[in-house]
Amino acid sequence: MFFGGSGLTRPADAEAVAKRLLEVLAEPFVVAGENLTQHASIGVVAWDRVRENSTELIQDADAALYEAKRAGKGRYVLFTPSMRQRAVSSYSIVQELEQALQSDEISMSYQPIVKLAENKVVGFEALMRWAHPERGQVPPDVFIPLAERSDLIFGLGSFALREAISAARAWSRSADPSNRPYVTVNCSARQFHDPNLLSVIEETLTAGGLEPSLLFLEITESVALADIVGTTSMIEHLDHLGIGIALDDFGTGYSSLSYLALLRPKIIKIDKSFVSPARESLYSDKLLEAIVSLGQKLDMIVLAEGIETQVQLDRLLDLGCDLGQGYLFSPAVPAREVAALLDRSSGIRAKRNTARTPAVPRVSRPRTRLRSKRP
Ligand code: G
Ligand code: G
Ligand code: MN
Repeated sequence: MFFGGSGLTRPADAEAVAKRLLEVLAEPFVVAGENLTQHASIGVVAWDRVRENSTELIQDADAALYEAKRAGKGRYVLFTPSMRQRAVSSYSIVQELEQALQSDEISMSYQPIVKLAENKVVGFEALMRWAHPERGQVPPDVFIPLAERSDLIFGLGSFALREAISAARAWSRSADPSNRPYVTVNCSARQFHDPNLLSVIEETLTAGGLEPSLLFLEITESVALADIVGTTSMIEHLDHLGIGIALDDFGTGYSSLSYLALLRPKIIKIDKSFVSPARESLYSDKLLEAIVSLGQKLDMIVLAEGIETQVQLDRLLDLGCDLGQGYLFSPAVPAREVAALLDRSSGIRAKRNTARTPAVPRVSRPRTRLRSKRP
């Protein structure tokens, strides 16, 4: 929105106009007998009387508009120079990402999922990697959220499914039928609610020739927050196809336990903050114990993420936790290195203390009480 030559002299004048516009536009209006409500977003930029370049001014207004939209419906935001920085860097990354998807800069890596009591690899989590020619490795927690703001997330999502399914098909060909490793693919809320998701999955499974039971979708509770009804119907369809859900980052989100009943995950993945806490404490250990036991009571398979030390592994074995992932076993590796991990006949990890090898699941430990009051 421009103000110049229209009686506006200070940014505050523009704010007053923006407020008035928002009020007027928020009034319901009638179309074909229906009451419709519409919210506007406004980006405001003040002309500094120095710049003559109107294109820049429009770009700045656009950056402010973007911030306004991000803040929620029906808002206005005044432009500040830091917004330009943010807009330029994320805009160029999204453009580069689009090209990267056409080239071979994007690939999938696979982190082994280990059956803890048997020290055996039973599956892999597919994790996206972007090897940027100048920036180096761009982490997915930087580019996935950017892709989610555009439709690029759908292209990336289909790529991940195609790659992971064809990789899992290759592993299952060389494994014995009772031991075929499964693959889990991360799926953001926008992807999960994409009406095309089911057909993409079905087509990719058929084309890749993979049994549906060897595919899991990893989702977080945010999927249910976005749309409960849509989530229920999607879960039913996936169930019908024979595809399981793994509930990711469990314990960190809103963690309403009712989501467990709604999402009916086959696997719950305990977030690494409980498994390898920044500070060891009796409290975090008790939480870990409680989450493992919750999963077991609900007949879900419990997977601990981010296992980094033998001590953490031993504790999880004592708790009877079924599955685990973490640097102690292996980080995510490129597809060509998966076969070597599967071939390690002695198990994924050489055991230090063979005396405890046939790890006894579900040992009952003496109860240590949490102090109920601080000293
Ligand atoms: O190893 P790591 O840095 O790969 O992963 C960081 C985050 O990025 C995780 O939260 C993971 O869920 C997410 N992520 C990794 N790969 C994918 C992917 O293929 N699709 C989606 N939606 N998220 C991914
Ligand atoms: O959110 P999600 O669980 O999908 O992300 C998995 C993330 O955890 C990835 O970034 C992966 O590289 C990372 N990761 C895997 N194993 C370990 C581990 O042992 N320690 C830590 N700190 N991170 C891990
Ligand atoms: Mn995950």
